[in-house]
Amino acid sequence: MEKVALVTGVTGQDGAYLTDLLLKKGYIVHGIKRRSSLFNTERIDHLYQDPHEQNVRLKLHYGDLTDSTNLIRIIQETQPDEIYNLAAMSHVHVSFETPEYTANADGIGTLRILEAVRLLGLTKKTKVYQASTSELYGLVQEVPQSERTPFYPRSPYAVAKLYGYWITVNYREAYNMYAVNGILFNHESPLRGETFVTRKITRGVAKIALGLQDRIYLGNLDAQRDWGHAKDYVEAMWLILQQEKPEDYVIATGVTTPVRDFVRMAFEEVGIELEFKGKAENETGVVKACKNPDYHLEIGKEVIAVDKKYYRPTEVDLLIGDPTKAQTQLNWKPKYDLAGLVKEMVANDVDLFKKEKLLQESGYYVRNQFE
Ligand code: NDP
Ligand code: GDR
Repeated sequence: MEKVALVTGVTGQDGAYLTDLLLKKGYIVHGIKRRSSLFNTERIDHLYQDPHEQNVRLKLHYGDLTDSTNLIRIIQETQPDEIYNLAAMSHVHVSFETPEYTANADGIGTLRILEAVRLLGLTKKTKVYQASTSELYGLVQEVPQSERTPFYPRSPYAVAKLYGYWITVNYREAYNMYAVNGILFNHESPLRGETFVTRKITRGVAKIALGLQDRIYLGNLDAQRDWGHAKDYVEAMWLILQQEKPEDYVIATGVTTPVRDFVRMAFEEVGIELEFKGKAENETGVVKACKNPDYHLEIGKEVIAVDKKYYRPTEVDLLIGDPTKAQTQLNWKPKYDLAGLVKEMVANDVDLFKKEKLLQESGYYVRNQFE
């Protein structure tokens, strides 16, 4: 029998990689997408099949995590074996500006999924994966962070996800459901949203190298993150749902890197060496050497500046995960390291902006994007 999966957040970074993986494994995949005034399926367009064709294996449904009746109807119609709840207002900084909506979508949204499965009598059939996060650890209690490390969330996003984490555990214990948390540390890719720090940096590096932008304004350069590749992490999501016993797992690389070093590595990919000067709000990154003959950057040019508006009211300073349980029980091992990830992201953005430059030079209007 073919397995059926329902993926919320199918249009997001992880939704795209997971859908690709599940289709390759022979699943029928149902995805929930939001209605928007512009097309929002760019990340999964290559997987899309015309619904008028025979044997369509990816089907999209309009829906929203804030709408219970809609979720109940979709789950009833699709009768999934596995639900991957990836949908969320996922930007930590934005959650300070939209705290109530974030609680509704990220916290109560998780409850809506679990409760729909229960009300529809699917607790024996449907397994639920909840996209939990290293942001739960927040204010550092211990390093590295494992499944046993206490939580101390530091943003409306993390507090909403804390509810999502515990309601998943509670439904597992109360109703004997296969409901589990993947506590995933930061994972990135060329499909990463443009306002997360890694993609903001790789896009900025590409534009600066090509002469399309002067500098990148960033916030806290001292924050340290355990960065992996989304492709490796969706593999772990699937493995977590294939185990005999429902359990929660930390997924991480076990290596942490400051934002400043990510910046350095990304510039090195285009042959530009940086030097950082000053401290905190006055810190700048200037060109020390430009080794790529294709790019003409002046030595001493300021390409990184700090803008306080990107600081968060409460910051998470240091995340470093302990993936021992995933390595031993799931046999999960990431294929990418940080250098490989940075290389792929920068190459993708250089390619993207070379096309944009060509359009600009040919007199076509290029939309300005706010970051
Ligand atoms: P993205 O921001 O790229 O994708 C989020 C997805 O959720 C998008 O498809 C978005 O739709 C959808 N969405 C947002 N709000 C709603 C809503 N109210 N109803 C229905 N759909 C909604 O996130 P990622 O792919 O990076 O992350 C996937 C999940 O994993 C998220 O829950 C995130 O919080 C969590 N996570 C991510 C980590 C990471 O490093 N990437 C680490 C740990 C956890 P649209 O395209 O229309 O905006
Ligand atoms: P994060 O990712 O908050 O860890 O959440 P993000 O890339 O937004 O920030 C990482 C760190 O970089 C610092 N920073 C900046 N961040 C952004 N976005 N923009 C900047 O200009 C900037 N300058 C410095 C931040 O302060 C922070 O310390 C991500 C999301 O995917 C969540 O959904 C997920 O749960 C966690 O990762 C794990």
